[in-house]
Amino acid sequence: ELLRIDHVGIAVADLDEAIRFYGETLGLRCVHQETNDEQGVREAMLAVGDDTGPRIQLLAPLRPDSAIAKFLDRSGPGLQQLAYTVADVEAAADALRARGLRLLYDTPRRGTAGSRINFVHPKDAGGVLVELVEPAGVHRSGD
Ligand code: MC0
Repeated sequence: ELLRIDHVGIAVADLDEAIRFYGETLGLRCVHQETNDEQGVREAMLAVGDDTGPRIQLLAPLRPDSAIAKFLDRSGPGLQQLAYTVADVEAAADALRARGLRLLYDTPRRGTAGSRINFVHPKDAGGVLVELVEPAGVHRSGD
């Protein structure tokens, strides 16, 4: 069901400063930037090496009541989520629900670059916030 690691999300206080840090010290290239108002984030996707593997996602808060702002308040900057690519986010969510895990949303929401996303509650996944990502443009029956 999980096809590969899509990205690893890191909470940061200042997006531009973090993009600079990752570029100058680790040589990661920023290949996409977006504001996601519903999620309360400004985010950047960074390519690693030849960009054939998982990306690093930098997540900065848009608002003090957002998930990333709460995370920064509690834990400070650092790893916030692990995202897996799936072919069908509803099917993947249903399968995990059937195994007793709590999904955060009843129906998928919009993620990076038009993807459809849902999350497993970190308390049901060994302390890891697991994101399911169905990339934009994959075929779905019924659309
Ligand atoms: C909270 N906890 C975490 C955690 N966030 N554990 C691991 N990783 C995290 N990221 C822990 C807390 O420490 C606490 O543990 C327990 O979970 C419950 O905390 P809570 O206070 O009830 O819950 P909140 O208010 O902190 O919310 C946590 C929750 C929230 C995961 C529900 O962050 C959420 O809705 N996240 C999904 C949306 C999201 O993260 N959006 C930003 C990325 P204790 O032991 O103290 O009880 S947007 C994105 O990712 C999009 C753009 C994309 O990729 O396409």
